[in-house]
Amino acid sequence: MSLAASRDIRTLAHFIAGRFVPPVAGTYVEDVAPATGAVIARLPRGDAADVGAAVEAARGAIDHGWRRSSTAERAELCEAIAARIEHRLDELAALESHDTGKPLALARRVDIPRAVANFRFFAGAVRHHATEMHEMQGAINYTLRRPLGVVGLITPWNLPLYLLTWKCAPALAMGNSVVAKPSELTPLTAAALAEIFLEAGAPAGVFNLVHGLGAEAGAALVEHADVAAVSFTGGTATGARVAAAAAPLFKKLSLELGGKNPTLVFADCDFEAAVEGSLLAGFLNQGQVCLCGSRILVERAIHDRFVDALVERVRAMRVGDPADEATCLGALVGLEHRDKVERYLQLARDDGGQVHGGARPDLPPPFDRGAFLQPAVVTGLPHSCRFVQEEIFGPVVSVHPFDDEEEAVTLANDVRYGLSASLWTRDLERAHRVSARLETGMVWVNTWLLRDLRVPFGGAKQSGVGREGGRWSLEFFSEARNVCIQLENKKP
Ligand code: TXE
Repeated sequence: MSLAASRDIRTLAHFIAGRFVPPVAGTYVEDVAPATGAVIARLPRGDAADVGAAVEAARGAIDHGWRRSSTAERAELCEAIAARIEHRLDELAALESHDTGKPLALARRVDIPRAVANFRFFAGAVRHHATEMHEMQGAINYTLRRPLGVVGLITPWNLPLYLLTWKCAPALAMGNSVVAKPSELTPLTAAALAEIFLEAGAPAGVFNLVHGLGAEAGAALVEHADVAAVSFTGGTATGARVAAAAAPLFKKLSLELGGKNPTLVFADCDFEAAVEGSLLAGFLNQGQVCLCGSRILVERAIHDRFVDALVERVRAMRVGDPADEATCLGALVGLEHRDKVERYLQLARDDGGQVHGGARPDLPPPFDRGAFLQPAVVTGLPHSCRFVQEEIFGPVVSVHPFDDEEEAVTLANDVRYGLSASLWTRDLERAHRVSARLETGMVWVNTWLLRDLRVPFGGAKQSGVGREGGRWSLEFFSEARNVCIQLENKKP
């Protein structure tokens, strides 16, 4: 559809220095609803000029008082933002579902409430935050935590508002100002968040939003000399580009990247709970969560029974209209992404795998033009093949038998990623033993995605660098300064 011909689509703007402004170059890109293929908005195709203006506004905010703001003021701003997100929960959930294709019920139950929780949590965390003191003979050291200045936040399309607020709340709570670059595929809730900052009376320039493509606006943000730190969540290949651009500038960098997470199911598990848990871990948000368990390793004694139960449940999952309460799986983020997932299913067939499911569903208009795909379970694949080794980020899992704990751990660690794992067993000693040997940043035992916002979140190996969450976020978004005071008049 030509942009000129479409009158009823929304035109988004950047949010810079407390005002909504058009892009300097005057160019836009289309935002498409994945469930219907309809263009629902156009967003500024931001470039270095827009990023430059946003960084200048963010710097200005610091110089004009944000630097001197008290912890209480910043915590109150976070609480005010949380309250306004909560007040607009239904509207924001609808925007998120429309923009991503995810079930509305999921956005209402998870995405938006977690965005509220992020701001509330970091308001509390910064109020209670304490720094360290190291005592010496005749001297003390204490640690000051100072804001970094302007920080860049780059976020993906799978959990748009949730991940943006996960970074934005601690960055602001620690006294930084923010330039955010949301995914060009899902800009709507970020735009709404800018409105919320305006309504909440946040100081101009404290929160800035630049829309645009990753290689343009995103790259310009990473390369800007006045951006002190970048927190990035996205694909591993993009993370490598961000790291390469940031390294010569010595920016602080937090990278939350991809995963190919194992679910380990031992024969001594609670069978029903393990099947349900593996189902949730495999297919939540159409399998588009970095923490999804896409490799299911099952002890041989229960493997066949497990596959039968999983396939039966996967076949019963309803795919379709994201607004329908009965829908389990909505659309993938776009047609190109669905093509990618389908190519992986073909690769799996070529490598000798049996694919259960994975067809395009037959849906009535307007969903016949949407990026829908039936969920799939693949069996019979060697662990070394691409389907099993690479992050696919769709509603597809592979299941593999193992004979003993040693083999389970070897297979679990046999990928270049190391984000998370979940293991299902009733043997407590085994749970501790295996958890200690898994090369991942996070391990869940007899559960998945149970989140405490105080704990370290992040990955090992090619799943990322650094940790966010609780004090890890507060530390990332601040610079530690040691002050050493001699108490007695001794020569150093
Ligand atoms: O993400 P990108 P894409 C994985 C998943 C997916 C693949 C690619 O496997 O299929 O990555 O997805 C911005 N400098 N994940 O291409 O490109 C971009 O605009 C600075 C896993 O959509 O990584 C967006 O805002 N920024 C994942 C953000 O980076 C750049 C979530 C993420 O986009 C940039 C999403 C550049 N050169 C995808 N290029 C997870 N782990 O949660 C792009 N961007």
